[in-house]
Amino acid sequence: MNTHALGTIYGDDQDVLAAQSARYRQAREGFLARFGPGPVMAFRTPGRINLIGEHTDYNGGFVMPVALDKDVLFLVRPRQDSTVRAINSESAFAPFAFALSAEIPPAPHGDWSNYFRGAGGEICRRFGEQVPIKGMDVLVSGTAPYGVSRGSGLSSSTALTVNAALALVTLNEIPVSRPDLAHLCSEAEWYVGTRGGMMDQFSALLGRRDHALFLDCRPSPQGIYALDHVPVPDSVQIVLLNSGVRHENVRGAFNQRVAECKIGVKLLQSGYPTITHLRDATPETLELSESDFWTMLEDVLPVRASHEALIRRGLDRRWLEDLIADHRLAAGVPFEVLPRCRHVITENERVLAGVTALRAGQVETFGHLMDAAHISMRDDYGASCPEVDTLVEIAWRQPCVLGARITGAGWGGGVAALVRRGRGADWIDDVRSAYERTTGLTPEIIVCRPGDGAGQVENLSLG
Ligand code: NG1
Repeated sequence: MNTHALGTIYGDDQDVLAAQSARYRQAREGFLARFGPGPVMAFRTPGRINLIGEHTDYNGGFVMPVALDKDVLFLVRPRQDSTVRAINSESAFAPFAFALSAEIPPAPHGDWSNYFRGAGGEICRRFGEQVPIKGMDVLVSGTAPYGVSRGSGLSSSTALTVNAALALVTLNEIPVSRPDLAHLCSEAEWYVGTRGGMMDQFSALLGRRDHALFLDCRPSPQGIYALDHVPVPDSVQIVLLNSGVRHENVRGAFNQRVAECKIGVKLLQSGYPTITHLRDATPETLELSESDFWTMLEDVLPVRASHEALIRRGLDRRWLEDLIADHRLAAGVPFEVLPRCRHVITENERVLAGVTALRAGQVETFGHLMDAAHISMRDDYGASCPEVDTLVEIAWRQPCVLGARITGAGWGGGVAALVRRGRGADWIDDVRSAYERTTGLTPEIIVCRPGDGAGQVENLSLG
């Protein structure tokens, strides 16, 4: 194995490189054992931690994730027909095969092949009329500590989707820019039923080593996304504390929030027709003083309202019913409009303040913004859970922790902590034992390094 090629991706720590080399070798052996001898290509897509900007992406707002040095690795061989066959180095994920087409039938909910099906279907719809899309044989390797394992809060679903899409466009020689591919992949993930945004896919494809990605999730009228790479100061480390809690039916709660934000926009539009996304609701854009702005929001947006109460407030019945059907919402759940919108509006402000702070190296300020973002996710967006709140509070007590917050969609998963570098590792043991004592759960704690976006790993001599 050519460790030089791996060094350009994973850095120069010899222990890490030896482990990565063993990981690639094992993957190659697994691939050859299942699919037979012949040339093999490698693709990798990193996981991500979102530093700040949660649930803002699908509201046309701002986010600041970092791509990581942990990734999902595919070994791939092109096929001449349209079949995609995949195996996983983890036995929990059953092998599968399906034929690429514009309308690929989904596997049952929760089946990992759906990420490949979503990516494959989207590529066939966009490009399949110009060229017949050929399939591939794939071995997937994503086991911790170097992989992005499922439920670790690092967005393994996006890593799978993006890697599948990247492999397919590369093998089929389809020219597509990274932002276009990121956008395509974000729509591909709707296939699994979550109405999410595009943060994870942009981070996976456009991340840069030692940088965070500041992304404006509303494209220009020409479809261009504004983004910038902001250096993460050397004085800090980003650490993922995985709570070990994974809630079922997150999709329902997630889509409920998406719908609540859309209801907020619809209600605001009656007074302010220029608002198309919550990101437009600011004192500046509406030319209101700060206090008049918040008074107006409290007048227009209900804290909690039933379906019928929203219609009495002027929402069109048909529009609301379509929204409920489109987002597959459970019947009878009231809509908590004001707190959800308040989270998104204040979170956008925090991201903008966070970019300024990080650029200026003001890591303490950034840490405070992360703490405030957690409180907003917990209290206004209702997207935390008791175990994660406990873990965040334990992290806040550590003197070296500058800030900590729930990261990703929520309702379990991971906590992102910004930690002053060089203060030793004792705090990790303290966090682990305090969390174990309080909850009986063992957290997975991963020190992360911002890494590069997805790509083909070349010059590996994998044949
Ligand atoms: P995760 O944590 O990967 O489920 C989801 C959405 C993001 C974003 C965040 C909340 C997908 C694939 N990802 O992330 O777009 O909305 O929640 O900030 O839907």
